[in-house]
Amino acid sequence: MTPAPSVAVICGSRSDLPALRGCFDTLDRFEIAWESSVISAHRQPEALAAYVRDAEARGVRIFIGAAGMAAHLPGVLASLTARPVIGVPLDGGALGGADALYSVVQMPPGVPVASVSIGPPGAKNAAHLAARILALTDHALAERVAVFRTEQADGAEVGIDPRAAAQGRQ
Ligand code: RP5
Repeated sequence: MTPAPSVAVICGSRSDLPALRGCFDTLDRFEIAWESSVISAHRQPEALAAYVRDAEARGVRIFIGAAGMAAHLPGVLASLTARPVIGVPLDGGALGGADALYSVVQMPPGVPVASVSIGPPGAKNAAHLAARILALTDHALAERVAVFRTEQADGAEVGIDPRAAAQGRQ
C-alpha cells in the first residue's frame, strides 16, 4: 500500500514546475511520501483553503509552497495551517526572484514561513529541510539523512592544489 503523503508541495503555476524538479528528486531520495499540486493563492484562494484542510486530514505534516513574483502562496499556507511551512521563492522574471524572496521571507510575527534561497537550489533545500524536520520523529529517515551527510562530506574535495586542478583542465 502506498503510504499517505507527509509532505505536500504546492506551487502557484504550472510554469513553476521545472524549478521544483530537485525538490521532488530529493524527497524521493529520502523515501519521503509526497504529493504536489498547482494552486494559486491569488487566482484560487478558496481552492487553496479547501486543499489545505483536506491535506491535513489525510496526514500531511509539512507544506512546501513555491511561487514567483508577488509570492504570497507560502504565507497564505502559513495562515491556513499550524503545521510547518517552507517557502521557495522562484525567479519570475523582471526582478530575478528578489521580489518573491522578500514576499516569502518578510512574514509578520506569529505566521512563520521558513524561507529557503531563490530557485532550484532553494527547492532542493526545501526537501532537505523537510527531511530533517520529519527525521526528528522517524529513526529510519534520520539514518538516511545521516548517510546523505556522510556522502556529501566524502564528496567534498579537501586539500586540492588549485594549480594541479588547472592543469587537469588543459
Ligand atoms: C506566481 O506567478 C506563480 O507562482 C508564478 O511563478 C508566477 C507567474 O505565473 P504564470 O503567469 O506563469 O501562471 O503566482
